[in-house]
Amino acid sequence: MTRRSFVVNTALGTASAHFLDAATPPPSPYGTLPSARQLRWHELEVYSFLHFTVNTFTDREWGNGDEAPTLFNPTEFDADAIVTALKAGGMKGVILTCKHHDGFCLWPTRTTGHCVRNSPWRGGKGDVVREIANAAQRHGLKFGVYVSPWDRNHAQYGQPGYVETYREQLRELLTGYGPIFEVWHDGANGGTGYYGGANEKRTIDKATYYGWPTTWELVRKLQPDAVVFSDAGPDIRWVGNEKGFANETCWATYDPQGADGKAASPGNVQAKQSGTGTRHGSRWLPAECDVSIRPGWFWHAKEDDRVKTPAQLMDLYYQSVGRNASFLLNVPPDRRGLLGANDVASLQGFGNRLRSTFRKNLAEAAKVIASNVRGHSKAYRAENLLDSNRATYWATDDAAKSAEVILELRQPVQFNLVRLREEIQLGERIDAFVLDVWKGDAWQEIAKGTSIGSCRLVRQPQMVSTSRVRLRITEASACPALSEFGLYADS
Ligand code: FUL
Ligand code: CA
Repeated sequence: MTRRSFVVNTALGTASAHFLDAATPPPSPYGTLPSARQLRWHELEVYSFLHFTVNTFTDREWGNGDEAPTLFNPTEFDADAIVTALKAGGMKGVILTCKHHDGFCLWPTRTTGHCVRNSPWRGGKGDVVREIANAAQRHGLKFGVYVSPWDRNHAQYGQPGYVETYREQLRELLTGYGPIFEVWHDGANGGTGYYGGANEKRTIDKATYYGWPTTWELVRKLQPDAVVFSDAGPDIRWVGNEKGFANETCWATYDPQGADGKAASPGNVQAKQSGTGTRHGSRWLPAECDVSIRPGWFWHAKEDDRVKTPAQLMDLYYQSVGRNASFLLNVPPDRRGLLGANDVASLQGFGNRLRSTFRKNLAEAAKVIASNVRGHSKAYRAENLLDSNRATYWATDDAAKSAEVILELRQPVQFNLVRLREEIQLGERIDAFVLDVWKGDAWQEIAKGTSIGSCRLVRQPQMVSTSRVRLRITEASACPALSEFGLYADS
């Protein structure tokens, strides 16, 4: 039986309502849209970095490339303990520095002897990448790889031969360790190093040397679901600082420019634009905010008491995830091959706070009244804002680019946090919004903002007690399509 005959043959009331739903097409997508792999990445929001290599044992941030592989010898390495601590911190994935600038490979690569095979750890039979990847899988975290393009150990760095080696290293990592969610290419490129004993300075042309398009094709072929990160994408962009925050206005779309005025490439981007992105930009290139839980990326004993507190991490979460970006938090293992006690405690505190804050949308049972509902259709009704489901959304008629929605709470609630999410499969549509609360006998504006995108968190300095909250979309490039409107208390 076709839908039409079903409509005709059924009792008129329900059937025509049904028909009306089916007859109201969804809003046309606006502008550049996220790919399927980017959409999956948007849902992660918080994940971690592990910076671990010979530097952990030499107390350095950047190894020169002449470190003996025998230096790498963690005494109690325990991937389960590390991943468990990350999970307690709310992390949804983990990206390991499989190779940092010093060139030491944490897996027994066939491309060089400068790797774990020649270390005393696990009698030269160990594989840090395998142990972290397997532990991540066991505990339900996604696994990603950081593979530094700059290699201060490799004799051929600067020549075409090394680029082949780099691709081969990627091939090993992308074929031998299960699904990879993110491939991370840092932007530090070229300079002094050991280079197989040459001990000299080597500069490369960042735009052409690595042949990035060929490398990215390889990643696509071997791990089609992985997002590729660099200063300039192609999937995820660096936010332009290493402090863990995006700008207040942060668009997922971005047309990066090279710092030298030429085309952008890893290591060559006008970073001060990266925190905001480009409104109506031609590429969907959302921001990732990387930061370390300590001052350095690698573990240093002297920084054991300089670990960020749960409150500091929460602040960074609001300034990254709350601004339409992701939060990539580095937690470096120590010489034992474990996370330090202070780091573990901070992770736990941060995770607890995240979980308790977002456990329940305080507006869950509210009555929602919208100024306009697309085609008067149930499919786009305002109740979709409160169902904790990103796939359902409130949308208005095409002409209703400014619109408002009011949450009428059954009883007054206390909140200090609002979460908004756009239905980003339809693009970034909203340009500006205002939030009001009902105070006494009038509306009072409490906040206003610009970009929403995948997630916008609006904090209040104090708890607000009210029985009505209003969201006004004051400016939009296409009729709004909003998935979520939530009230929370972070205390
Ligand atoms: C940068 C590197 O130079 C740092 O050592 C660190 O790995 C950071 C995450 O990326 O490009
Ligand atoms: Ca929804």
